Order: sequence, then C-alpha cells, then structure tokens
Amino acid sequence: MDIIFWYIFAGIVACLVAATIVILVSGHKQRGLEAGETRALESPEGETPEEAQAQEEATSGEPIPEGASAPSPAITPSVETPEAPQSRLARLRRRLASSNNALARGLATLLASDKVSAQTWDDFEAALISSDLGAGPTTELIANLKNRLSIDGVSDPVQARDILKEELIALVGPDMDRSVNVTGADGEPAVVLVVGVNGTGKTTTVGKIARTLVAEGKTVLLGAADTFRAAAADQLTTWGDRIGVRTVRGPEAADPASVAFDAVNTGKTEGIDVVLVDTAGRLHNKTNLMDELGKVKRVIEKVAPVTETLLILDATTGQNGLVQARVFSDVVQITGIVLTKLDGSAKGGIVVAVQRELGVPVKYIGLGEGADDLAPFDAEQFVEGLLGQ
Ligand SMILES: Nc1nc2c(ncn2[C@@H]2O[C@H](COP(=O)(O)OP(=O)(O)OP(=O)(O)O)[C@@H](O)[C@H]2O)c(=O)[nH]1
Ligand SMILES: [Mg+2]
Repeated sequence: MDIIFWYIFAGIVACLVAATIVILVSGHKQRGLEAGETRALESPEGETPEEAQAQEEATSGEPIPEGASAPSPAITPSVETPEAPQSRLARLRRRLASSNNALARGLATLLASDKVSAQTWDDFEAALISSDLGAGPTTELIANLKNRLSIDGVSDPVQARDILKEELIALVGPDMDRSVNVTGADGEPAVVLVVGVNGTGKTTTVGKIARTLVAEGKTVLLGAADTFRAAAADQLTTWGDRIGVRTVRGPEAADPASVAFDAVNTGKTEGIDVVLVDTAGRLHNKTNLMDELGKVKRVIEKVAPVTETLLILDATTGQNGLVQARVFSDVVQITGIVLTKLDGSAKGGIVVAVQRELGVPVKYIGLGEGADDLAPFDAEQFVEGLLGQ
C-alpha cells in the first residue's frame, strides 16, 4: 500500500517538474522571437540582428543585457547635424585674440600710448614682425599708418583703431576670391585634394569640410588615400560616419593613387557632388613622397579634374610653413590654403605672409578641435578677431 502511494506521489512530482520546464522554455522562446522582430524592424536592410545589437551598443555606449527585451522602437538619430558655415567665424573669432597674440598686443600698446613716439613705432614694428606678418607687409603697414595718422592728425584712439583696422583688412585682402570650388563639371563630382606635412590637421580638416558641405545640402564621399597608417583610414571613416558620409578605403599600404582613383570613380558612378581626398602627411623635402603626391593628382584626373587643392598649414609653425608651402605648390598646384590651430599660440600675421608667398588665398581657418571649429575665411571678421572686437 505504502509503495503504491509513493509511486503515485513520485508520478505527480515528475509531472509538475515537466510542466514547469515546458512553461519556462516556451516563455523564453517567445521573448527571443519578440526581440528579434523588433530589431529586424529597426535594422537597415541587410543588417543582421547581431550587427544591429552591436550598433545599438556603440550608439548608446552601454551593452544590452542578454535576454533583455529590445528597447522601445523610437529611433535615436545617430547622424549629427553640422553647424551652418556662415555663422561659424562669428562664434569662433574670439579665439583669435589669445593672450599669445603678438599682433593684438602690439596694437593694444600702440593704441594705449598718449603720444606716439619713435620708440612706440619701433615697438609696434617689432610686434608686427613677431606676429609672423613678414618684413614686407610690416614695412607697408607702418608706412601707411604713419602717413594716415599724421595727415589726418588723429589723436582719438577710436578713430586710430578704425584706421588700423582698415589698413589691416587691406593687407589681408578683402577682395580675394575665397570661394571653394565644389562644383564639378556636368556629370562629374567636384574633387577636393587635401595635402600638407605631417600632423598639420589634414584628416581633421577633411572631416570638418565634409560637415560644412553636408550642412549646405551637398552629397559627399571621402577618399582615404593616406594608406601609410591603417589608423588614418579609420580616423577618416569615423568623421564620415558621424554625418552619414561614406569613406572609400583600400588595403593597408595600398597605392594611394589607386585609392584616390577608386574614390573619385565611385563618386562619379554614384552621382556624388563632392569627393574629398585625404592624403598622408609628407615632408616637403622627401622627393619620392612629393612625387607620389603628384601621381595621386594625375591619376585622379584620369576620372575628373581636381577642382580644389588645399594646402593645410599649421599656423603655429609660422615662417617654416612658408617653405613647405612653396614646395607643395610646385608639385600640386595649390588653389587654397587652410590655416589650422589659429586658436593656439599661432600668430595671425601668418595669414598675410602665406598669401603673399603663394599668391593663393586662405580659404578656411581652423580654430579648435571641435567638429565644427573650421570657418570660411573672411578678412574683416578675421581682423576684428585679432583686434579683440
Ligand atoms: N587646436 C586645434 N587643433 C587642431 C586643429 N586642427 C587639427 N587639430 C589637431 O591636430 C592634430 C592632428 O590632426 P590630424 O587631422 O590627425 O593631422 P594630419 O595632418 O591628418 O596628420 P597626419 O595624417 O599624421 O599627417 C589632432 O589632434 C587635431 O585635433 C585646429 O584648428 N585647432
Ligand atoms: Mg591624417
């Protein structure tokens, strides 16, 4: 009798355990199915749920715990909206008048003097020279100022400041054509080639220019023709990804000319407006590297003309930059200059010096490491920035 009771009891317990297992397993499957469906809805075409989860983790910065249900279907925007280029210099120009700015200091001393003596002029001249303005423009500016201040008999500091401002703007060249040619011929993309020595800010500038173009509603493609370091293509791709712009890249140590060719060719096939080509930093006195750069440009032009060749100069290198500028200009005809790092210890006079050296305008200035800290150059706003206005 006892044995029969225990048999029945064991049977009931076994049934209960089996039922519990069945319920648990089917509940788990159901949750997995729901999560999979939600991800499939949110994933772009062709993306696997695993890729989608990896992307979600990358976007949120937090891993999704295993087995947790999918987040609400609200789509988080992963693509940034860059700042419109027109407003940038107004926002950034205060960064020009740093305490290291010899030009601003010299002007302040001149304006603060009750009586402008020969010594004051000498000091001012020294300040202009040490602001990287260069000897020629310095002599010119001093002569014009002496002339105008004495002829007009100016003693009012506000009026004197206005005269200085006018003369500086004239030196910087308010009438130079600073437009960046980003319009390709019919059916061809515009091609912007970016060159310069190591570490001047080429890749960063390509990323920043891409943002200004996207803000203007243009379609953009990046070409990672710096195949020297694997990390260079990754760096560029990161800039592009932030604004939904694709990067064409080749295998490590690939021929940079062939990557540039592929990028421009892809741009042409896909009807892209502008292809921006980043190149490896190279010392201007390394002949083989400079030849390689010449080849990059020639090979691109088998597909479409290069509409803009921008030399990226680190403004903090001062007069040394001028030597680089000359050599680069000989190899690939430079059509515009980008002066980066003008927010640091750079001296604003370099703008005038480099334009005189190459006869080519400064088209953009870099004023910080932020993604939108690149501004189209404007002579008047630049001088106002130098004067701390
Ligand atoms: N403060 C400041 N830093 C800048 C500016 N532009 C670039 N940089 C910084 O300069 C450093 C070098 O920038 P990259 O863009 O990598 O320079 P690169 O010319 O591509 O370097 P290579 O490819 O190695 O020749 C980075 O730390 C940038 O953030 C600028 O306008 N202001
Ligand atoms: Mg680079």
